[in-house]
Amino acid sequence: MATNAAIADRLRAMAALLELDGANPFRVRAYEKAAQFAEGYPEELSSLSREQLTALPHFGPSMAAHITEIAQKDTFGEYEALKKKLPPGLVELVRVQNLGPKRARLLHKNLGIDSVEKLKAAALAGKIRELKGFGEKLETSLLSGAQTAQNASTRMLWWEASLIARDIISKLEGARAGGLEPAGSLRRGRETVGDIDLLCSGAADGGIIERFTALPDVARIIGAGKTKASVLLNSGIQCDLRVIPESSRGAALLYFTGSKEHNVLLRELALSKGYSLNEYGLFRTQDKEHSKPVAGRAEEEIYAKLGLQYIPPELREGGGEIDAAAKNSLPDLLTESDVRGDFHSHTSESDGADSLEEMARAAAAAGWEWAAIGDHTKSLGVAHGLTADRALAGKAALGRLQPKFPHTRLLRSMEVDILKDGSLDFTDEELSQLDVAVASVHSAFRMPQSDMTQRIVKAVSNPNVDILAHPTGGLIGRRAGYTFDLEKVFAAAAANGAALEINGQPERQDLNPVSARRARDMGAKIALSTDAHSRTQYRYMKQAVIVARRAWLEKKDVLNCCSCKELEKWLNR
Ligand code: DGT
Ligand code: CA
Ligand code: CA
Ligand code: ZN
Repeated sequence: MATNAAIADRLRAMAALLELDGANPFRVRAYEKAAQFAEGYPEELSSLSREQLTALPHFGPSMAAHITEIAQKDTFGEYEALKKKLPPGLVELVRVQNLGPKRARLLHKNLGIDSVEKLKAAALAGKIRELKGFGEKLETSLLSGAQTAQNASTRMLWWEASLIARDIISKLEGARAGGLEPAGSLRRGRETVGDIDLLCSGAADGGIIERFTALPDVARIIGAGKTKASVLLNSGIQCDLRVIPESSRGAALLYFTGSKEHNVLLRELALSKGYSLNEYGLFRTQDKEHSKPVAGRAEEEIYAKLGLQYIPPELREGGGEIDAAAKNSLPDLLTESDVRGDFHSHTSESDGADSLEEMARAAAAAGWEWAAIGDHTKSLGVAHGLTADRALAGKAALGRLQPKFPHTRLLRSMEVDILKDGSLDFTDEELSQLDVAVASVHSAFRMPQSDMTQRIVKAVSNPNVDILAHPTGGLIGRRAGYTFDLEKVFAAAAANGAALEINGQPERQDLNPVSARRARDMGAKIALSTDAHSRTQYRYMKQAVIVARRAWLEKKDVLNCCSCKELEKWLNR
């Protein structure tokens, strides 16, 4: 059984192979769209029949056949055949920033580069700059891209890890097991997860360890004892399971949730108050060994005994949360149910998978009070960006659709390209006719830092710009993003009333928590976006909320908590 994320990965790998092979772009795109749809689909695709699959958009008969094959074998015949035909290692190369299939093919032909390792070596040796069309600047950026790609391969995106964990928990809870819950970085919502930590409270004799190590998802058992086991899953991530007594559930959860930094500070505080804290409970230091803990069953109890407010897992990073909890001044973090709408999504008019109406229907189904639906603008040719005329035709179309969705106010947003000089892809007159103007950088990433700063400052200073989308342009584990002076941009955004986006796409999560917190402290508003490229990706709001919580944000900081009326007021600021 392959997860949807695994299916999407495989389809995307096929798209990359086809591109390397110089296949018809429409074929490449069909795989990319199918992958995009698969990864956001809310149910397990592996459990659907061939007929059910073909009834879904983006899956023709052959795509459906591939998916059933992936579900059983983790791969499919056509993919394996093409892979055999191409030099090995080339696919891996395509993941390096600035190295598309075309350049990868050139590097392979001229320098025999067929792995990230070899790419790094060739760049270090200064061989790449000598190739026609490459040069020293590109060589340097390929070197750092190779480094990023190598670092990334050992950690998994939070979203993917959380789906895998949920799947494992549901399989294990099918039988009679005590409450299973995630701990570690997964519970804290860290952007990537090194390994999945699961805790099971209850009796160890439930056979939970045996059932865990016997799961079909397990590729290899690293170690297994009476109360804990570590396995490597087929998806390539390690998963640790610990069985703990009900009476120390809170203490164990606290200990294994971490972070290490938080735990260290908490234990110091405990000691200073005459306690010692470990994974079994909170004990009075003066009591002799084997005495009963003063707290241990619930995390809340332990924090309370230490004179602290309960600290949500997302804040447990040693970033001042313990001091704040001691002063009773922790933020009242926003939750997913506080979110009333989304600002930024795409339709099949540009590079999304679904039509305007389908996106509107999905927004209504998400229960949102409002949704701004948009697309890319014209200068982003690769994404089939829209002219202003077409953008406004979309606004009129939303107006016609509105009566069908009485509970969700439909707004027209556009993700307007910020051009090289900081001007925008639409004129001020055109921008002012949109309901929401979301601006972002998609080109000329490698300009000098001061120029990039000026470019973005100019864009957010345009009174028609509402939101700066994915402000740094980074992709987790794939590219570092462009460099500019964040502080100057935050200051300009705050001064001009533009909001900064937290993008919910699992590989973006940009702004990151530290930057988002800083932006808020400097007086800027924060906007959460799904940047949905298919109707199923509205689920990514959950990811954006987690980042916002890790940024210590409250309802008042986040525009998505506005009612229609409040939003209108802000848009007319
Ligand atoms: P990861 O897996 O790299 O994404 O990050 P974590 O935080 O999940 O780290 P992991 O899996 O090594 O350990 C899970 C938690 O267990 C960690 O957050 C805190 C706790 N822990 C593990 N080792 C130690 C340790 O040596 N000292 C302390 N105080 N806590 C530890
Ligand atoms: Ca972990
Ligand atoms: Ca672990
Ligand atoms: Zn974008």
